[in-house]
Amino acid sequence: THLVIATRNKGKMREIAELLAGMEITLLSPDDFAEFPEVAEDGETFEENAVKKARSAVVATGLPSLADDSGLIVPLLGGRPGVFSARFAREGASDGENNDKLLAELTGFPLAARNASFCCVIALCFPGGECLIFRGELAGMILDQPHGNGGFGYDPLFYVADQGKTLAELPSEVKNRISHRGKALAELKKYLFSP
Ligand code: ITT
Repeated sequence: THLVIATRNKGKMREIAELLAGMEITLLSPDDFAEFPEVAEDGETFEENAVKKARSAVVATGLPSLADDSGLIVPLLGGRPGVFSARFAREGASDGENNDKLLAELTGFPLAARNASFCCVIALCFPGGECLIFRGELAGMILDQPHGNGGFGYDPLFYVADQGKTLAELPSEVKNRISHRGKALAELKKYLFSP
């Protein structure tokens, strides 16, 4: 069986592939298709955007498709960047630009006030039209400078107290075990494999 992973984000793709390893499924990426639709991520929620991306991949490929919509929620910033996490600094921003923007907005706030959470919503949609939705979250704090080279996105600024490290300082097995994405995909596996 084949499953399309409808993401252009290399960091997400790598983690999803690691998290689904060992299942009897061949994972396909947008690069495996001559044409793959760009989706306007104009939903107000992670759920809306995840379903949009997965459904559009089903329509384009005729295959079951999985999409991940995720982001960082910072209470001090009224919940931003949220669904705008990938384009916080600007449309098409690099991870470095988004991290700089986050640091700039949090300048002057003490660490104790800089709590944040990552959220990941996974939509799994089928050619019949049905979709399953799974969600995972991870709590942490936003540091005032980056630490570590692993992971992607906001990982170098996202400190996990239990680990005493940022997500970018953790081996990918550890990040995958505790992360918002790891939790959402664990829910998906539990659902698919529970009798
Ligand atoms: P696709 O829509 O093609 O999947 P995208 O990067 O545009 O790729 P999103 O709209 O879901 O995906 O944006 C998610 C952003 O949130 C992502 O670009 C990162 O900046 C951030 N993010 C999500 N998960 C993360 C993680 O595990 N570690 C660090 N940053 C993360």
